[in-house]
Amino acid sequence: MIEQVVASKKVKPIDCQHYINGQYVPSINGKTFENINPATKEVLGTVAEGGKEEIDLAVQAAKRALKGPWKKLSTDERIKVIRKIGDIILERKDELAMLETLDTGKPLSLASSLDIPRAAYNFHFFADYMRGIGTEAFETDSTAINYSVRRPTGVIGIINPWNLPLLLLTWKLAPALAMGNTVVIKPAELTPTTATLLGEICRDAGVPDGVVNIVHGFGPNSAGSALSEHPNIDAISFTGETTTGKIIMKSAAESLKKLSYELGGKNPNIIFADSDLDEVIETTLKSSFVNQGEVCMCGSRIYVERPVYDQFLEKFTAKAKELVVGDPLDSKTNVGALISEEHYNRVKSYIEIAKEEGGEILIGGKTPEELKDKGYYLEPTIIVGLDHNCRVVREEIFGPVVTVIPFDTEEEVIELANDTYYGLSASVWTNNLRRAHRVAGEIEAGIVWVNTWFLRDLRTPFGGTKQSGIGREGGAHGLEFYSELKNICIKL
Ligand code: NAD
Ligand code: 6OD
Repeated sequence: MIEQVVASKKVKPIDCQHYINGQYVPSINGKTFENINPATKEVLGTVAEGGKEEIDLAVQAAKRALKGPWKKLSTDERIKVIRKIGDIILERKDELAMLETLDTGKPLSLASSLDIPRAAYNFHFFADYMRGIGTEAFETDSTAINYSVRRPTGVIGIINPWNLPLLLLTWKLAPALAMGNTVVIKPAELTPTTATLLGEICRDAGVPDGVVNIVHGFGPNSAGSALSEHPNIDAISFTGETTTGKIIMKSAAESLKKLSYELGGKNPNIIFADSDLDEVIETTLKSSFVNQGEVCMCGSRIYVERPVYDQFLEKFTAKAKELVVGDPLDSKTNVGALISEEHYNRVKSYIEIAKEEGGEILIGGKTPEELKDKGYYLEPTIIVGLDHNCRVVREEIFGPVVTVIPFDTEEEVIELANDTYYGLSASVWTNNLRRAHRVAGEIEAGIVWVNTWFLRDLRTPFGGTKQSGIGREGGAHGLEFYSELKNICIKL
């Protein structure tokens, strides 16, 4: 099936090289690693393995480019180039969606409806939005006036995860370019392809050489750490695990880099008895299992008010059983393959831990028989009977695994929801407006959705509290991070 669909779309997997100073180049020492399709375990191609030297070349190119033709573009010209990147992504959307699917194992329907259109929109949105960001002026008195001007932060290092590769990369790249910075990108080693193509897309859109650089490689002792340590990187925009964020912070400390972090989550999905249960279940299926549960904002801790607990479980498990797990290229598929063998084993290990901790696996917990030899598939898994202290309830699993716990009072559920070192997002389901406002106000998270999930407006602040992140991106917040205000004081 997969070979036929790929062939019918005339899309070929590619070997991925670095993109430095406007050129595709291999690693200096010729080293490569394999890119594996997690849905078939087949090798898609090779990826250049970069390290200190490639990062250094990319940073040098980016530093030079800060002073080159990029700086001389008028705002209108820069906006035109950035919008054009979005246009080309849309022109190439079928190809990009297919390649994103081959790298990640996610359903092609999802890559086509979410990842790629949103990647294009990131450029269109920030190109337009940057015009609205102003500066300030103060008349001190009749003897002096102060005004501020906004300048690019400099060379930005972008380090990305594998779950929404092009969407998350462009979510950082678009505002960074909008404010006139240059960038060095280290894509996730498991999903190198769409990032590689972004190089030629930027070139075709008119981005001058050296403004966007892409270096492939691994994290520790490789391209990732070389980027976060590099003295000429002015800021790091990192999306990934909380533990990785801590390591990067240490290496970035040496040159006091500015940091923007979007990290892990273990997000509560709180369902009160007065909510519309059919609507809750339809959205909770998505917030639990979309993208195989590999979304940082998935609501993997579900709390249900006791009067509707049984009814919720019955309907939710029935609907979850209907989800089709399988070939990502089949339009009927809802849940594709997990990203890698290592991640599959990690997610599976939590199912064993759940059993040891006394949990009951209501549905799922295994790979469908017919997919066992194909790739890294796991059925949507619903676990009940676990105490709030259990590891499965507390640790981020990042797979199609949720726990469901009943609660009796509003105070109790707020306490449970906040009993975590994460604070990324939450959903609250209720038709009681006062309660919605009260609970949303008490939850310790950067984003709270009421009666919905993952409804995005790119003007809003996006980010996590506690150990789920540092800073906010989105709208003016992202543009602030990617720029520096300089105050000029004039004695009159
Ligand atoms: P990860 O932290 O393992 O890797 C992310 C990136 O960091 C990769 O490119 C990796 O090569 C690099 N890296 C790893 N070690 C490094 C080091 N020592 N120095 C520099 N770079 C290093 O994360 P992942 O497994 O790719 O992604 C899953 C995680 O990302 C989950 O925790 C998820 O919640 C989080 N995430 C958060 C958001 C958000 O918006 N908050 C979005 C997506 C994913
Ligand atoms: O929608 C976004 O802007 C965003 N950063 C989503 C992150 C999803 C995490 O997996």
